[in-house]
Order: sequence, then structure tokens, then C-alpha cells
Amino acid sequence: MTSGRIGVVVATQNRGKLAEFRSALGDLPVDLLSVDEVLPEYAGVVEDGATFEENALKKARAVAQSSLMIALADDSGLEVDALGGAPGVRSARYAGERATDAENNALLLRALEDVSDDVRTARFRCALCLLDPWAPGGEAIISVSGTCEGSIARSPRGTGGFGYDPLFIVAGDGRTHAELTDEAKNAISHRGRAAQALRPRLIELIEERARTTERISFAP
Ligand code: ITT
Repeated sequence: MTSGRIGVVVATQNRGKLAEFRSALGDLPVDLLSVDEVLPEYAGVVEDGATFEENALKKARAVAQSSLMIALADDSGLEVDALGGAPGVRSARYAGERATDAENNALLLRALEDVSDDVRTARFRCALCLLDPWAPGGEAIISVSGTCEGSIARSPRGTGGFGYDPLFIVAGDGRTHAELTDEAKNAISHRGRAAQALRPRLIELIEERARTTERISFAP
């Protein structure tokens, strides 16, 4: 880490999320470190929260407490209206505990087989939690969120992104998330929007840290 930058460990084992954070926030003086390099033993948390926010807080707390670093966690998923909001917080495990993206997508297509095009509406939601374990007075938590409206295609399209991206048609665009470049997805996606909401708060934190560092006098 170079001086004047802060290190933030990204509390995710999903490489797609990490890449999107690096693209959305990489211009800030922040080193977004992967949890694998900071905590090689980290095996994730039990994601039993009822909301994306609860799960994001749980992930951020686990990683911040183990690493003693500022941690950024993301909990996200797809809500399909015709399925009463499923898969929701279970998006990663929709087709089973260790389901692959292909298995989750196949199950989603089967579940929507008889659902007509006009009622295949859905949205991605993303809750971000940034936790600073060194904040004066205890841990400081920044929570932000983002959504992206769309609908579910009848077959996969595109090769970009990850997860349900090949099935998620962006409202008002017509392309799936997987047909967009990384930059174009970040400009409109649930995660990109949440990252934009986080940006000013993260800048404040960096400036606060810079002021604190100026007050520290190092022995010669
Ligand atoms: P971490 O918990 O380690 O961050 P994860 O992939 O298990 O990784 P979640 O528990 O938040 O993350 O599950 C989110 C799932 O929702 C993810 O596995 C995808 O299936 C789906 N998802 C979330 N954001 C997505 C996106 O931008 N594009 C496509 N699918 C997405």
C-alpha cells in the first residue's frame, strides 16, 4: 500500500463483484484488497439474514473483526415479481447450497416457463456495508443500496458479468446485463448505483483519515 491511500478489504468471494468494485471505485485513493489475499482462511459467513442489509452487515463485521481493516461487503440478489420476490436473499443458493450460476439460471427459466413476457418483471438489489473497526467510539458503519429494474429473458444472452446477468434484460435498454461492457453495466446496475451512493461517504472517510494521520507525530 502506498502512502496517502487507505486499504479496504472487500468481503466477498465472488470475483465478479470485486472486479465491479475496482472498476467503480478504482479512481479513488483506495486499495481494494481481495479477502483471499488478506484472510486466506476466510470461508464466508452463514447468510441467514432476512434482508440484504442484514447479510451485508454480517459479512462486513466478520471480515473487519478478523482483519482489523475497513471492510466493504455486498449482499445482493434478484427479485422476480411472478415468483413473489424469489430468489431474493437466496439468489446464490436458489438451485441448492453449492449451485453454479448455470444451475440457478436453468431453475429460474423452468420456474418462469409458463409466465408470459409482460409479467416477467424483476429487479436486482444490492446492499453495501462499509465497516470501519477503528472508528472513534467503536465501529462506524456506512450502509447504502441500489436497485436496477428489468425483466427475465426466455434464454441466456451475452457473455459478460456473472450470475443471472445473461437472463436479466435491463428496462428501457433491451440488452441483458451480460451484453453490456463492464463500464456500461456499472453505470446502471444495482451495484454500480450503490457504489455511486457510497463514493462521497468513502471520500469523507479518506479525508478524515488523512487529517488523523497529519496529527500523528512519528518518532525520528
Ligand atoms: P459473497 O457472499 O462472497 O459476496 P455471493 O456470490 O455468494 O458472494 P451473495 O450472497 O450476495 O454473493 O449472492 C448474490 C447472488 O445474486 C450472486 O451469486 C448472483 O447469483 C446474484 N447476483 C448478485 N448481483 C448480481 C449481478 O450483478 N449480476 C448477476 N447476478 C447477480
